[in-house]
Amino acid sequence: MGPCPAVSLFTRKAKFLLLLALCLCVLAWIATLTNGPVKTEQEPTLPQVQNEGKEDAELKLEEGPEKSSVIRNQLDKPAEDKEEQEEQGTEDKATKASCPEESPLLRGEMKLSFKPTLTLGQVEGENQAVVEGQYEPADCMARQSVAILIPHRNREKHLLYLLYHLHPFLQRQQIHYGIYIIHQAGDSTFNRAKLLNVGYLEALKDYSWDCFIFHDVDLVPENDRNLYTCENQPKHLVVGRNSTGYRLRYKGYFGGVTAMTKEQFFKVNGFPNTYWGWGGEDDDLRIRVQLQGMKIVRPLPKVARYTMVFHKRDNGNEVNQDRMRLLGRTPQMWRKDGLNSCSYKTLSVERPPLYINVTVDIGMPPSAARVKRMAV
Ligand code: UD2
Ligand code: MN
Repeated sequence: MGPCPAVSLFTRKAKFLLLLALCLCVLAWIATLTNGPVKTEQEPTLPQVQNEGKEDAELKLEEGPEKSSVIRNQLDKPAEDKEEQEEQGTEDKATKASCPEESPLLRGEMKLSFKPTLTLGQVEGENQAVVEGQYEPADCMARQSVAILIPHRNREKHLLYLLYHLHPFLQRQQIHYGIYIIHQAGDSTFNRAKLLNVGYLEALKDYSWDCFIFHDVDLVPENDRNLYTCENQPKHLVVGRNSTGYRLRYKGYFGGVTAMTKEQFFKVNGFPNTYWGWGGEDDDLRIRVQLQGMKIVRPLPKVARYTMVFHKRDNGNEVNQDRMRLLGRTPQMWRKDGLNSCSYKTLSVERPPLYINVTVDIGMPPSAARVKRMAV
């Protein structure tokens, strides 16, 4: 005898519903695979990084390599290197414990010295554990790997003073670090922000640094509790300096020395490349950070203190008269003016004991390029 019709109708319905639920599950699973992680609409992604550069013809160097391939190499390479680094890392981890959260080597406020007779040989002699500009603690695993990026031209003495103080300062903080000097070749107008973009891209060719410190050459930290590491928000490390009575220059001030993770800096598309001469570029970075909903953090004022070595305005770094106009356009420009449009030509990378020296041709302001073209 067959089952009762009501029961058979019920099981058929149940089977149908079960099948329907299964199909929905499979569809939902496929959808999660194809969508990947959720991204905000404004975030520059790798494909955009490769494409958008083409729009910015003005900044292309005449003899520069193809932008798309340069940037692809620069952003892809770290991923390859990372595997090697991670392998190395797991070996190290097996033998070394993580460094303590607070380094026992910190001394707090330090008396700084700026001896006119100081030489590079002396600084090298005092920092023998630094190899080709890099250092890591011998007996524990550093908590962060940090690249210090210093834009530079014609400031040799300032660089010497900074290296003299910064190496032992960073070593007391038990950080794995590398110091990069990004040296602008030639005598066209200085461009601090573009040099810092170059530094970021070039440093990532060496190692997948967690954190980047964008550092003026003439600012020497006075207190080693001012940590050169990154937080979950961008950090501004110069609350005060000698020449401004150790007070924040103005609300929102983001110049001098700042710390951002690799991801934070990538998310804001780096600095603008289009600020030639003095001023504005630090405010532009602040606006980029704010547009991404990030919030700037600062250490305590008694810790975030610097001495700025005295200097006058340099030749070739005249005030950028266009800076206020550019700042007004940041919300429209940040996506296409930044890391993804930074074209340059690396002339050399040298690795003397205490730093990595990247000499770079970053071109010239569009107005100067026009004059040059007319003269030819
Ligand atoms: C302020 C900011 C700085 C930047 C600048 C405007 C502070 C402490 N610093 O510095 O971060 O926003 O205003 O652009 O507020 N440089 C050279 N050679 C040159 C010119 C500049 O190496 O010929 C480098 C060097 O690293 C220097 C930095 O650029 O420290 C900033 O230039 P500055 O020191 O002349 O400007 P300053 O002190 O007003
Ligand atoms: Mn300065």
